[in-house]
Amino acid sequence: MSRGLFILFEGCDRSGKTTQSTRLVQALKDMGIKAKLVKFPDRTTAIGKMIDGYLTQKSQLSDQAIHLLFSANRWEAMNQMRADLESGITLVVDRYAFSGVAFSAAKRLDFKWCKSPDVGLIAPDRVFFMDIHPDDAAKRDGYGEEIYEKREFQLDVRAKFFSMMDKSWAIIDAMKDVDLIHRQILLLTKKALQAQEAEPVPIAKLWT
Ligand code: 2DT
Repeated sequence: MSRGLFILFEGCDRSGKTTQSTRLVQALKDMGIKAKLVKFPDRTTAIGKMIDGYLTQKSQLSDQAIHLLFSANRWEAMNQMRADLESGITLVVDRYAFSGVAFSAAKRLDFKWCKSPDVGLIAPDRVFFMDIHPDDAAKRDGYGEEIYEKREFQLDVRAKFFSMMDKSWAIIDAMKDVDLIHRQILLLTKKALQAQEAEPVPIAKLWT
């Protein structure tokens, strides 16, 4: 049995990552493919609760401390994610280390320092970058409720994402119709699954 794939959704706030990742998992399950949705930050763990307090502005933390908590929140999920991938489950992940680096680097923390705690995490096989201009994102419902939802900051975050892209990334125009985006992503995911079937690639590590 071949391993599952690690499919990642990244992007700025209100770009539709959660909608599209949820729909992708459902579509894969409907096709008989084992799939699971994973969301970072995972606000349910002890570390996740500290992150939630920070994001909803109930508590304050230094930029460095919150950065390390976001990374720890990924590390605490690694054993389960590896076990899932090895048992053939495809993981559809909503945000990951690229968000970690993009947001902290946009706060002017050193780019290399930002990457270092996430070195060695499981690397995604395919990344979908939900691209939206912050001015368009700001028009969507619920925008502006959390600490990072400010225009200039989001512009900077977006630029940081672009600086980390490689050939495993696909840029998705998040302003397009939701169903159209879903079909585009499903097609790309099917292609990735077929490629893995034809020529299996082992689980890789991030930034090594
Ligand atoms: P959601 O709105 O998607 O729950 O994200 N963030 C996220 C970071 O600053 N560092 C990270 O490592 C991750 C995963 C992005 C909540 C906010 O947290 C930011 C938006």
